Amino acid sequence: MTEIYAFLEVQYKPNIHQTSFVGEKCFVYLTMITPDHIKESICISKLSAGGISEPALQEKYIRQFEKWLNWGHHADMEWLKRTKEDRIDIRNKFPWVKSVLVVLDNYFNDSLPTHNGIKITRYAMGQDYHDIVEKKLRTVFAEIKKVDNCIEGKIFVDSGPVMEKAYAEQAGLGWIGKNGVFIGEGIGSYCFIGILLLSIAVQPSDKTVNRCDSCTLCIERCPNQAIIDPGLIDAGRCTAYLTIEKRGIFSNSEKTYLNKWAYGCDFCQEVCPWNHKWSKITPDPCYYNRKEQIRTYIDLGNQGNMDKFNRVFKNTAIERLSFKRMQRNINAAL
Ligand code: B12
Repeated sequence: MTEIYAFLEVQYKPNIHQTSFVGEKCFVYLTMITPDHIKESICISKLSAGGISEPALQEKYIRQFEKWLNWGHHADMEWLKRTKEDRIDIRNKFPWVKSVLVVLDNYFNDSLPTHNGIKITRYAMGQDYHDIVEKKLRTVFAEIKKVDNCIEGKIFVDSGPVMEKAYAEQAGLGWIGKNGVFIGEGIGSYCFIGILLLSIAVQPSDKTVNRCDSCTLCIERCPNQAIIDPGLIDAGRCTAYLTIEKRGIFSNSEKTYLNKWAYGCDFCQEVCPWNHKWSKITPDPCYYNRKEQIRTYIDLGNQGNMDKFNRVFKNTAIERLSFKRMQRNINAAL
């Protein structure tokens, strides 16, 4: 096989799709997904950007993740600890993976001022992002399969043991900011990350540089001092954790960490100079088409009932929160 590669003068080993012998002749069928294929599939699916990473994560990501868990900064998110081994090596669970396609999708939209000052993160203003990005990734996969129908794949959008930000960085799409959020080159951080594991080797994309440099605005301005080290968030002090992930009632000190946010928090992204420079309203209205309904609901404060919650938040990310926790958040934020 080495001779064939040398003969083809390819820089990256193509995948042997099939070999067959006819008499003394050996026919080798190659499958090669090029950066152009990837670019085209990203364009067709209307995603903002895409790149390729190797399945192995660099040591620095693994060390940082372990440090974070060992220090207990994951708060009550025990599921992160339980799935640690799978997260640090995706091939534990999916041994067939040869490359990781990472996509970004811009969801930036105008913020939502409510009359009572209660705030909701920009990312929850439309349909559930898991569904939107997953659908677009299915289109990407269908395009790739046109090259070779035998390619296997698996899609994740915040739905499995995958270190999405680390892969996005390895795929050359931008960098992990000091605020712990991934900043897409030319896009900013108001973007979701989606993953498509592929059973075929594809040449990894070139890396980009970390442009946070000496800026520490996010660290200084977080009202809860939740960013304890560049890129390391103490979830127990993070408004996003408290309002989205935390179950049960808030302690008195937790209540003081809400700062009028009833679902998620965008504070450390709002202050980021790269967002001021790059953020543009998303071309996909699905990301903000529930804005008015949500605004009206929040304006009503705690007068909602469960039926109303179900109606307003059906098929949004907030639906996962449940009526009870939403009321807990609104009451505490007020
Ligand atoms: C757990 C989780 C949370 C937790 C913990 C947050 C965190 N920063 O880890 C909580 C509930 C707090 C949370 C909040 C939010 N989340 Co969240 N969350 C996740 C989840 C499920 C896992 C992340 C994880 O593994 N964290 C563990 C930490 C240790 O890993 P890490 O952050 O990747 O840490 C890396 C860096 O530190 C890096 N590193 C190593 N060395 C160094 C050195 C330096 C100097 C730096 C800067 C970094 C660095 O290596 C580490 C390992 O990869 C991902 C989805 C996924 N499967 O990846 C979504 C995800 C990260 N969340 C997302 C979003 C949108 C948010 C919020 C913005 C929502 C909101 N508006 O309220 C906030 C942001 C809060 C913040 N400042 O981080 C998006 C982020 C998109 C993006 N552009 O980055 C993701 C990727 C989901 C998705 N598919 O789009 N989240």
